[in-house]
Amino acid sequence: QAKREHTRTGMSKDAFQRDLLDNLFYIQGRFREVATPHDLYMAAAYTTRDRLLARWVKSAQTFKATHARTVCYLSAEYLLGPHLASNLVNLGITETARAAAEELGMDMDALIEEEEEPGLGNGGLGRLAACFMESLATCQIPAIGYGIRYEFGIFKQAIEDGWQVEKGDNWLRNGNPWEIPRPKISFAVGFGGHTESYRDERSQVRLRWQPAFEIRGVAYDTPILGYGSQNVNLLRLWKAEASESLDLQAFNTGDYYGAVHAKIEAETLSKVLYPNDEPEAGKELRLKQQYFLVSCSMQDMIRLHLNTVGPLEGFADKFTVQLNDTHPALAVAELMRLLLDRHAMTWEEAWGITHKTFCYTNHTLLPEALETWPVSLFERLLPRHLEIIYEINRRFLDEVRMRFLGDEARVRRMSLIAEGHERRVRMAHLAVVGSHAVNGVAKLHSYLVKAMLFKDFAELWPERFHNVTNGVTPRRFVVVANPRLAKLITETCGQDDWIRDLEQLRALEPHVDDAGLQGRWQEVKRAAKQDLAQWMKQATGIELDPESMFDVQAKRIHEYKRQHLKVLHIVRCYQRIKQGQVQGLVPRTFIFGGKAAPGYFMAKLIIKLINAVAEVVNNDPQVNDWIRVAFMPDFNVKNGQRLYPAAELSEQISLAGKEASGTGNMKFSMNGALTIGTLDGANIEIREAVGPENFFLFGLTAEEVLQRQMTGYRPWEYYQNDPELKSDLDLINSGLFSHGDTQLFRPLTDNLINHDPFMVLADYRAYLECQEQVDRIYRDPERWTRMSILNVARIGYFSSDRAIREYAERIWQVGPQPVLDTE
Ligand code: DL6
Repeated sequence: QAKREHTRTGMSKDAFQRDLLDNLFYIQGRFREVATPHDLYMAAAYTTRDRLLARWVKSAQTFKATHARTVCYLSAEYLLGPHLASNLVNLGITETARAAAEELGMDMDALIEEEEEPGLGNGGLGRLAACFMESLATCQIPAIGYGIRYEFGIFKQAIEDGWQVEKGDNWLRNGNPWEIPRPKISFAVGFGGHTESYRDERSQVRLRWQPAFEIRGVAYDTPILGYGSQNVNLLRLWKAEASESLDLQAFNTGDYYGAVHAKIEAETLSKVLYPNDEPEAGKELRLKQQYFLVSCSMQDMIRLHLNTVGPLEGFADKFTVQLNDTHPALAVAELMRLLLDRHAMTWEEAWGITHKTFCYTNHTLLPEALETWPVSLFERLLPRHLEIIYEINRRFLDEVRMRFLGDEARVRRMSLIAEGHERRVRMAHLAVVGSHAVNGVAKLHSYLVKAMLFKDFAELWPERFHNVTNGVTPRRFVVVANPRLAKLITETCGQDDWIRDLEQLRALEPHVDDAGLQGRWQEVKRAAKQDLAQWMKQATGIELDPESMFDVQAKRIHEYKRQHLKVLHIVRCYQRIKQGQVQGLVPRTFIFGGKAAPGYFMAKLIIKLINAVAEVVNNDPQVNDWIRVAFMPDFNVKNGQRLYPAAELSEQISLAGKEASGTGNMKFSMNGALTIGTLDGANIEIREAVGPENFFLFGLTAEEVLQRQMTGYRPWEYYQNDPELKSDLDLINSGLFSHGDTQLFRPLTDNLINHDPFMVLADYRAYLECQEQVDRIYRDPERWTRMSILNVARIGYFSSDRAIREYAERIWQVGPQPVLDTE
C-alpha cells in the first residue's frame, strides 16, 4: 500500500498506479471505463510530470542558495521528441510504470505511442539543442533553455503520388501535459517607432526608444530531467500575446473588433516555426520572432539577476549565454540596449558585460544559410538596435584599422554591415564580435570556420575560436529507442553505468569475438528490423524483407546531403539485376526518410524521384527479390527512433566540407549500423574512433573539392566517360520511372550533368566501388557483426554529455551543481 506522503512523488508501482488513476479522474476528468487511449496517456504524463516537479523545486532552491552560474541556451529551435518514455527512463521507473499500467489493463507502449511530438525545430540544430538540454541536466549543470512556443511546429509530411505534401502540425490541439504556463512571467516587446534623446535626472543626455507598438511574451515552462540525477533544468518557451495596454486602448474607444484583431495579430508572432532553406522574401515575421525571443529572454535574465543577486555589474558571472547559430544574435544588441537605456550604464560598462556574457556556435558554412537582414527592415522595426549595431561596428572597425593599417578591403569584409545595392546587417559578424567564444561543431567544420568563413576574425582574435564536436544523448537514442540493445549491452558489460558514462561501452570490446554475444547481437538487430517492417507496412503498404540488408539514409533532404547519389546507386543495382549481373549482389532494402523545405523545388523533386524509383523497383518481381525501396513519411524524432535500431548501413554521403557535423551519423552508429561515408563533418572523427577498418570510406576530400572548384569542375565529362553513369542518368530521363514522362526529372539530371554543385558525378564511381565492398563484407555475418559491435563499443565519445562537459570547461567555465535527494 502506497503511503500518503508519497502522493505525486512516490516511486513505487503502487504509488504510480494510484496517482495515475487520480490524475485520470481529477485532471483529465475521466473514469477508467470511458477513458480513451489519449486520456490514459495524459494521465500517465501528469503522473510522470508530478515526479519531476518536486525535483525541479529542489533544483531551483539549490541553485538559488549556491548562487550557481547558469547556462542560458538561446535557440530558435528545440526538436524535443516525445517526453514520456525519456522521462520515465531518466526517473528510472520505466519498468515500474509499465507494471503499474499493466495491472490496470493498460499497455504502456500504446500510451507512449499516443504522444504527439513537439516539432519545434527543422533538423540538426534543433535536435542538438534538445540533446544538450537533457545532457545539461544529466551533467548537473544549472541551465535555462530559452525558445519560442510555436503553435505550429515543423509541418507534417505526407507522400501523395510520390510528392511531398505539407500538413499543418497542430501539436497543441489535445493539450500539452508537460508545460506549465507562467502568466506572471511576461515581458513587453516593442517594435517600430523612433528613438529620441532626453536628459536623465542627473542631466545626462541619454537615448531611448519609443516603439510604435508592443506585444507581450508569456513564459511556458517545461521541466527537463537529467538521467539518474535529481537535477531538473528549465526549458522556457515564449508565447506571444497582445499587450494589455493595447487591448484597453481599443476598448476605451469602443473598438471591440479592433482589440480582438490586435490580439490575433500579436499572436501570429509565435504561430509557426519557419522552415529553413526557404527563399527570403517576406520573412519580416521571422526577424520579429528572433527579436521577440531574445528580448523576452534577456529581460527575464535581468529580472532573475535583480531578484537573486542584485545590481547588474556581475551579470556575466551569473549567466553565460550560448547563441545557437545566429538566429538569436540580436541578443547582443538587446542586452546592450537594456544595460544602456534601462539601467543607465556607460557604453564601456555595458560592452564589458555583454562581451563576457555571450558565446556563439556556428552550424553551417552554406552561404545561403548565413543570415543577413536589410538595414531598411531594421530601421523600420528595430531603430534603436540599428543605432547600437552601428556603434558596435564603428568601434570594432576602428580596432581593425588600428591592427591592419590601410587594409580597407579587410575592413569592408569584416564590417557588420554589407554594402551593396541593398545594405544588410550580417548577423554572423554581430555574433562573433559580441561573443568571447565562437565554436564550430566538428573538427573539420571548426577548421573551415577559422580558415575560411571567419578567416579575418580568426586573424584578429585567434584565441576566440574553438571546436566542440557534437554529441547525442544515449538515453533517447539507445535506451528509449532500442531497449533490446540496451539490455544486451548492460548484460554483457555487467552493469548499466554506460548510460551515464558512454565511454564505458568499451567494456563490450573484449567480448567482440564471443559467438554467444554475436548471435544475440544479430537477434536484436533482426527483431528491430521486423518491428520497422511491420510499422512500414502499416504506414505505407510497402513490405520490407527483414532478411535483406537495411540500408538507410534519413536526414533533411538537401542537394548537399546527396540523396540523389544514393538513387543513382539504386538505379545501378536495378540495371544490373535486369541484365542478370547479380553475382556478388546482396539483397537490400533502401530506406529513406526526411523532409524537404516547402519552397525547395530540387529537394522535393528528389523525393519524387525516390518514390518513382520505388514504385518501379517494388513492383517488378524480377527485381524485388533483390532490392526494395521505401520512403518513410514524416521523418521526425519519434519515427527516427524506429529507424536507428533497424539500420545496418548508415548513409553519410554529403560532399566533403558541406555537412557541419551531422548527428544522425552518431545515432546510427550507436545502434550498431556501419557507416558508409565521406570525409565530412563528424564522419571523420567517427571513423577515427571506431577504426578505419570498421568504416566504409569513399569520395573526395574537402581539399580536393576546393581544388576542383578552383581548377574548373566539368561534370559532363564524367557523364560522357562513364558508360554506367550515363546509362543510369539516361534511364531516369527515359520516362521509365515517370510513366513515360521524359521531362519530369530533367531539372535534376540536367543540373547534375551541367552544373553539379555538390559533385555527385565526381563521387559516383568511388561510391559504387565502396558499395561493392559493403556487399562483400555483409556476406560474412560474423565479420559484419564484429564490426557492428566495435562501432558501438567505441562510440562513447559522441555522447552529448561529453560535448556539454567540453562547453562547460572550455567555454562557459561552469561546473556541476548537484541537487541532493533530501527525502
Ligand atoms: O550542429 C547541429 C547540426 C549539424 O550536425 C549539421 O551538420 C548542420 O547541418 C546543422 N545545421 C542546421 C541549420 N543551420 N543553420 N543555420 O540545422 O546543425
